[in-house]
Amino acid sequence: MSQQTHYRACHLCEAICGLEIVTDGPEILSIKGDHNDPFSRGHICPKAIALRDLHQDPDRLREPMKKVDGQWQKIPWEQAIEEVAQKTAAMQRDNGANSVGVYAGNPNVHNYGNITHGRMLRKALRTKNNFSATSLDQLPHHLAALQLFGHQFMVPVPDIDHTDYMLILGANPLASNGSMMTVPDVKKRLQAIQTRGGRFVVIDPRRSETAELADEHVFIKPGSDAFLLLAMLNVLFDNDSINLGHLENLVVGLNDVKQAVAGYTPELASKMTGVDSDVIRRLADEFSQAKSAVCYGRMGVSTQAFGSVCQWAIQVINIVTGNLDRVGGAMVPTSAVGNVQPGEPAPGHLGRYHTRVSGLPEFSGEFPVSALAEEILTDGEGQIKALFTLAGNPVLSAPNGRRLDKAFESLEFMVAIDIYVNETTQHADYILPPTGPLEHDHYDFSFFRLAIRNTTRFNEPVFEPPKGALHDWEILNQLGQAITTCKGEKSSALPPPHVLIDMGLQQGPYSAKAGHDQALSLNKLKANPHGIDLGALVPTLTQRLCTDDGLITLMSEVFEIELARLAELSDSESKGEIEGNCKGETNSLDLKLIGRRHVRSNNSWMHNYHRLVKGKPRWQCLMHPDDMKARAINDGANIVIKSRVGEITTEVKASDEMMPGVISIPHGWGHQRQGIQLGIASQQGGKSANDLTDDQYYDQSTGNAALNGVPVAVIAM
Ligand SMILES: Nc1nc2c(c(=O)[nH]1)N[C@H]1C(S)=C(S)[C@@H](COP(=O)(O)OP(=O)(O)OC[C@H]3O[C@@H](n4cnc5c(=O)[nH]c(N)nc54)[C@H](O)[C@@H]3O)O[C@H]1N2
Ligand SMILES: Nc1nc2c(c(=O)[nH]1)N[C@H]1C(S)=C(S)[C@@H](COP(=O)(O)OP(=O)(O)OC[C@H]3O[C@@H](n4cnc5c(=O)[nH]c(N)nc54)[C@H](O)[C@@H]3O)O[C@H]1N2
Ligand code: SF4
Ligand SMILES: [Mo]
Repeated sequence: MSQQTHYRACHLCEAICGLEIVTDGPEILSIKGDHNDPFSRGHICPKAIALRDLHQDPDRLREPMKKVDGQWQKIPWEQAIEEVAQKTAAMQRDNGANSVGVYAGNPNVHNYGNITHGRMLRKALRTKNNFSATSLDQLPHHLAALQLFGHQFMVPVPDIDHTDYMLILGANPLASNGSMMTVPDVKKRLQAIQTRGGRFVVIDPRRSETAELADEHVFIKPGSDAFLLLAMLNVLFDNDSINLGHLENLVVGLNDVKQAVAGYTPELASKMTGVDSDVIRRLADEFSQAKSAVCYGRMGVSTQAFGSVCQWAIQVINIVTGNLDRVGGAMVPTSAVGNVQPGEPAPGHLGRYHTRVSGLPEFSGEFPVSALAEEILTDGEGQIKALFTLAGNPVLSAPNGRRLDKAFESLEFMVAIDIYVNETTQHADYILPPTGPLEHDHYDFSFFRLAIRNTTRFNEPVFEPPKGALHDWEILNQLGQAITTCKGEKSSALPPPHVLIDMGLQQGPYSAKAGHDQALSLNKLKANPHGIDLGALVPTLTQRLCTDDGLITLMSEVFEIELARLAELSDSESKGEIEGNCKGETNSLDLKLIGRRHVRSNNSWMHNYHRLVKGKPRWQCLMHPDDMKARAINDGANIVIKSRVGEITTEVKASDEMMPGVISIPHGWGHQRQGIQLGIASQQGGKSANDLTDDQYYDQSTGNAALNGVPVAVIAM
């Protein structure tokens, strides 16, 4: 055997860092950052090294598994596909198409074959009961993009490398490495803003790692950001700081916004948010006076009760200060494949039909995950009786996980396409494990559309897949065809994903066909495994708006309704607290729960690697010392945390990072559930934050889960 060096993207998070992986036969000798990757410049984080553990993990499934009398048995692929197809077709024949549901989890967007081939399963099933992690995460971004720019994926990203002022709400890129903003090496890029004389400000109920680095950190009461953002707009109008720049002739409805925000004074916002009214005025002034500025908000503001208002207001702030589609502001990347422009498929739609039980709207053919448990547990026509999960672990990642646990247990039939037996997949009758990430080729279809520089890269597999193993896309191809055949219909397989990417490249904006001197093709990308830099973001929006009339209409009905609801709330709330639509008794729940991420953890599924979990525990509940004192709780003690839907016992850690009245628990822990035997993961003490989050607490316009700002009580043990 001889050593080989492979260049390869890390697929674990949205930063898509370039890696240099040295192998000797089947062994990985080293994983380092690829200094020749023009985008990530050698940056990596500890998770990249754990790719080796993932690759070698004996607990990772490599063959299809069938549950027989409560025991897992390995079965051949042909049998697995055939039996799953037969049972699925029979279920739909007897109970209707909607009796089968699908949940697609986060790793799907990190694995391009799942994006290109997911439609094989969707087409075969033709069910309305599609769910995905999008509604635990980013639906408000897509709604704002759809309403303002006419396409759900036309999401402007901060031009972080050129901005003079960045206002960050509810994001912690130093831990998450950036999201809806693909930005490897984010710490240096944020520091560079400061080095060139700019500023960045973080608004967060916790003094996060990013807040620590910022020029200014402002505490805010969880769930109240809509008031702050609307008050900033109010100040901008009041001060005549409106400047649409080159979008002047394209923006409609400025007066509607002016009227809508008229009541949202800094004083009202101050009462609701806990942020001083002078600070709000100053932030608005600084933003409008900066040479260039960009407002950016992420999980903390999208997964809250008024997440859609927040994401809309963030875009509107960028627009009315002339910072949309401008260097140093927010821009829409020009991607080599699937560039979002008029004619690009899947522009999106909202509310064409609704869920059976709670009447939540579909968005682009998917229902919110918050409705999944009740759609399984409520009898009647259209009830979900069988489920496919595709790279997801909703028992730990979706609100009211205990209820989902019960719901999954009650299913008549469940199939998981996943590489582990975990809290969710343990309920399956079949687990179909794809190849490991280093055993297939890679293209970051989703993230080049969100990257802070235009860039592209294709990577070959590092290892040949084991004989007989199937990639995710091959499983999807085969399942889709087999189910369709069982229904007596015909379907043809899709070509491999790399073929589709090659076609995309040769139709795209950097193709020979488009007259671009890069003349991109798959072969060209293969010859440049470090990636190809396609330049800084450039203003293109005036030629690319996807709205029917080619204009940006600032106000639309869905936001009018949300603003009216918010106004009602501010009138009725005497305490200046946001309870949103959290139904039921929450009076005694006097604290707010928010989430947290750590660079060594990745959602619910990377806790089986010693390298990432060793050292001091990182899953404790953080609480302000004053809140602990008031409850006679000692640092390091066990506490009971209660919400409307559940309770957990966990360890508390005193931290003045927290705003008083707020506690923080990272999600994705809680691996000690019955039935799970996953190596070292099951020995980890952390409990699931989503045993506390509430499936009835969501952003009303989209049904996106409100995972932050959940009312809870903490009791000493
Ligand atoms: N309280 C709270 N809850 C949250 C969040 C929060 O901030 N707070 N964040 C939310 C967000 S943003 C998200 S995106 C969700 C994520 O939650 P999920 O969508 O449930 O995703 P993961 O927890 O990442 O689970 C990934 C699953 O995919 C499997 N997997 C990994 N790689 C592959 C692969 O290549 N192929 C296949 N077939 N399977 C694979 C893993 O084994 C694991 O079972 O969690 C959400 N939940
Ligand atoms: N290491 C690591 N990286 C990841 C992931 C991971 O699990 N681990 N997950 C990936 C995924 S799926 C995603 S979606 C991204 C998420 O990327 P980010 O959104 O950057 O990640 P979070 O750490 O959830 O940051 C949310 C911040 O919002 C704050 N916050 C909570 N509630 C509120 C509120 O009401 N208002 C305001 N203003 N702030 C609030 C929290 O304190 C936290 O600092 O990260 C991705 N990257
Ligand atoms: S930041 Fe870490 S996990 Fe994310 S892509 Fe880079 S190396 Fe991978
Ligand atoms: Mo996410």
